[in-house]
Amino acid sequence: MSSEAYALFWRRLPAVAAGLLLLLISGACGPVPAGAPSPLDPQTAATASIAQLGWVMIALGTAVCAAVFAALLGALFRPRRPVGGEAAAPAGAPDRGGGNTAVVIGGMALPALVIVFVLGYTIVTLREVAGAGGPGAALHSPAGDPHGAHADHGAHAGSGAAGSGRAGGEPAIDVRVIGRQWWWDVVYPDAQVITANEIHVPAGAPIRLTVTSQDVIHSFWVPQVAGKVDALPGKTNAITFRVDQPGVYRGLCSEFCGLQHAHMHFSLIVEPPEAFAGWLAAQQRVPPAPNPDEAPAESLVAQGQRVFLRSSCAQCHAVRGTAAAGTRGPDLTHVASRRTLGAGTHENTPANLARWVIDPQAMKPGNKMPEPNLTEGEVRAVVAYLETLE
Ligand code: HEC
Ligand SMILES: [Cu+2]
Repeated sequence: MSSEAYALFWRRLPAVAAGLLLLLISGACGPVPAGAPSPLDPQTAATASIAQLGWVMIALGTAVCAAVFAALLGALFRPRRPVGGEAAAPAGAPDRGGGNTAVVIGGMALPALVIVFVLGYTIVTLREVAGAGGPGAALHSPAGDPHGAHADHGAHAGSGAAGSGRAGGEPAIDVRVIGRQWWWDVVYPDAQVITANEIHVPAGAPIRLTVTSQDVIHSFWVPQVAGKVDALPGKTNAITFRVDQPGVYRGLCSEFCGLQHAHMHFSLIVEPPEAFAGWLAAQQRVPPAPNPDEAPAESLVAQGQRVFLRSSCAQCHAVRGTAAAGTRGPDLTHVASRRTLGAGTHENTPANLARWVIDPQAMKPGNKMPEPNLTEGEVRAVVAYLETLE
């Protein structure tokens, strides 16, 4: 590069850098897209504290960055001393002391201050989050069977008290969530309801959620609603929260747990209380047995149920009211009422359901459901049967 071009490059650099920075900031500062699982769109007391801490850290980081770059640019563009003249830099130059002061203040005192401040703020936030019923609000060991009908209410009455105060009273609904490779079991112990990959709760009511795992370590995370909750085998972690705004909040597994870790989504569906009560009542219903004597479509359903009960399906899946009581796969009692298949990987449509039954490994490679090996007619019948399980 000629010296002229070199000089031009340096002259233009600040303008170009400033332009790029502006572009970056304007891109990053757009509104959070609707439905995005963003911690910067808090919906509860706990996530509001976490988001605030996040913003403070971003602001501090930006300020420190700006100061460092200003100092750097100042040094780069400072008029230079004439080169080569010994007189320009005599031994023991008087400005050495000033340099040391800058290093001591800017390089040691200020960073220490910033770090200590952030540490203090983080500790305060952690306490707030625990008080709001966040992770660590109540820890206890499971009573054994994760499907156990009744949570040990006694164990959390004391430790959860602070949390339930913040979340708005004694928890109205108990939900247990069990992480599995690679989906989520969702149990309502009081209502005796089991579903998968979607958690319905009423808006405005305090919810107590207990999280555990059946196999490896997972992490339960609904960024808009709570901090991450470890899902550990043999241990139960609890959070209490209340969401006032009805909506569908996306959740995910945030601890690498194997091949399909990235396909382990779920939805937290916050509904008006009446809608939730309707959903719960529908989930409690035992599906009626198909009647083989009725219309031909019904007999296809009856045939599908026979195939389901006779083949491997029933060993891994449960359908209440039938002999199928497997627990290795999601409970299918009301599978047709769910929004997705395969833990949020596919929309629950008849076509996708058929594809899943024909070749689950193509739909979600590596998942724990083997290829069923059914004839075309059997698949049609099984899908017709599953579609009645609303
Ligand atoms: C060895 C156990 C096993 C067998 C046998 C099995 N499944 Fe599955 N099935 C699973 C597992 C595990 C999943 C969850 C996969 C995932 O999301 O990672 C699943 C998922 C499903 C789903 C999607 C449910 C949802 O809510 O996402 C359907 C539908 C299904 N299986 C139907 C069947 C049918 C029909 C049969 C018999 C032809 C069958 N399964 C046989 C283990 C099994
Ligand atoms: Cu996981």
